[in-house]
Amino acid sequence: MFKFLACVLLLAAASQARIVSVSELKNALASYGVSGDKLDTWACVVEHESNFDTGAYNGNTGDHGLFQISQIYWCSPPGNGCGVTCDSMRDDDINNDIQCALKIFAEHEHLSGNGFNAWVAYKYCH
Ligand SMILES: [Ca+2]
Repeated sequence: MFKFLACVLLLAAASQARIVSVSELKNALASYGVSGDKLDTWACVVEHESNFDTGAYNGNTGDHGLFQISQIYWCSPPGNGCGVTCDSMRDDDINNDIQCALKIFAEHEHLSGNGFNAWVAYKYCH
């Protein structure tokens, strides 16, 4: 019984949204190899996309979480570009969100020369 309860509590905790601090976001991005000169821009994009709320959701556009990952292309259902669920883009673990955001960034860097063009909020950040 206790083990079952502990599991339920753990699952509940794992699915809770939270507000990420600027320093946590920057440190996490840096740990994935993002260069220092891009960290302020990322923080600006995230501020304007989700206000640092991991649970942010836009029902009109189908955008999820910290980076407002689009369900049209990137998270499932129905998109599958990042191979992640949209639910996992709204939980409190920001690692898979960052991995997906960097994949989107790389694709748009290739397409347009600037990966940040993938985010509408980037217009406030340069
Ligand atoms: Ca996540």
